[in-house]
Amino acid sequence: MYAQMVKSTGLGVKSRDEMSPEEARFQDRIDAGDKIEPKDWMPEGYRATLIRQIAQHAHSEVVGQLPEGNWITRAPTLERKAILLAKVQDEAGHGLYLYCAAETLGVSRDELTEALLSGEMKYSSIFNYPTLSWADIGAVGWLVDGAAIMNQVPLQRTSYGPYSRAMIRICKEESFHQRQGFDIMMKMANGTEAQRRMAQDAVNRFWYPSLMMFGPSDKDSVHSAQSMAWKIKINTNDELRQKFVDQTVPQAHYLGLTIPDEALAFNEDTGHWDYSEPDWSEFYAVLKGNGPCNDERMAARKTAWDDGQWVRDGLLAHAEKRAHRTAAE
Ligand code: BYC
Repeated sequence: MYAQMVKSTGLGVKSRDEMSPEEARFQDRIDAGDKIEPKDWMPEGYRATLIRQIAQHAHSEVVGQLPEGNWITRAPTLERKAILLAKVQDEAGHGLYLYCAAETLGVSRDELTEALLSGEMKYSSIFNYPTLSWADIGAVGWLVDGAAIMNQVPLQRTSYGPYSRAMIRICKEESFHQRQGFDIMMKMANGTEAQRRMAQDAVNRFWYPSLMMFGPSDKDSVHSAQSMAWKIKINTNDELRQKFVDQTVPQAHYLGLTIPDEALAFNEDTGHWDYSEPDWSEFYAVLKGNGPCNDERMAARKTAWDDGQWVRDGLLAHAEKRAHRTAAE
């Protein structure tokens, strides 16, 4: 459906000469920094690209609750449990804002959920990795939410109004998430030898999957050129990945932890950290459904959807009853 419709946009960005008058006027608005609102005219490719990206993001927020929810009952103190509960609830809220933003483009939340469950739509690769220890919850907050913020702060300036407004609210909450993760890492890294080892092990397992969150390298990114021309995306995948590495390496040093990359080195000429690329064959395998937890995550979402059927049926029956009552008055 929508995911397939937008594949073609990867084929190239239209030049001015190739644009219809409506498309040229639309591009002028984008270039002038206007926000596009739901009732405005927009090219079908713009609409489809937004639906794909916003829904993929919404699905990621919802699926992202699963690896963290796994630790709510096992958080080491009551305070940590309350903080983690609040964070996981925030993720559900982020999913809802984003589904609402996608709905303004003419697609229903039910359709989007069905597209996720049929495998037609994706969610972030990162959530197909397991959270094996309490330190993983620290690493998820520090690295995964850290990567998410790096990607999402520029999206506050995205050209589609409802998406931009949803991102402003989400980013405020994400920065709390990142800090709670770093706080856990500080405790673990400065704790007993066993705790320090757990913290290092978590970094070893989450480093490359976090780098993969930014998407394939620019040369392999199908959608970046068109999405940037439409200002749906503000930066390329590699630009954001580099910013994330530059921000995170000093934080790892502060924690006394090692980034699992022997080639990592500060480059005096560029002013950036040189790093090794993730194993992209692993990334594509995870996208195809072959990551460590893909089946488990999809099964959990399917059960939640099936278990909620009676609620949706009840709400529909109630709405129909009210409509009949109003019609009879
Ligand atoms: N995972 O042409 P490209 C979070 C797909 S979690 C899965 O570069 P694009 C959170 C891509 O969809 C973060 N798939 O694509 C944190 C495309 O396939 P299709 C969620 C990926 O869209 C903590 C193909 O690869 N954030 O917030 O221009 C707790 C080619 O890629 C991934 C967002 O979604 C991936 N990592 O750029 C809870 C942010 N990367 O669709 C939640 C919004 C790429 O053609 N999204 N693909 O079949 C974006 O900024 C962009 O969509 C991306 C990819 C940078 C992710």
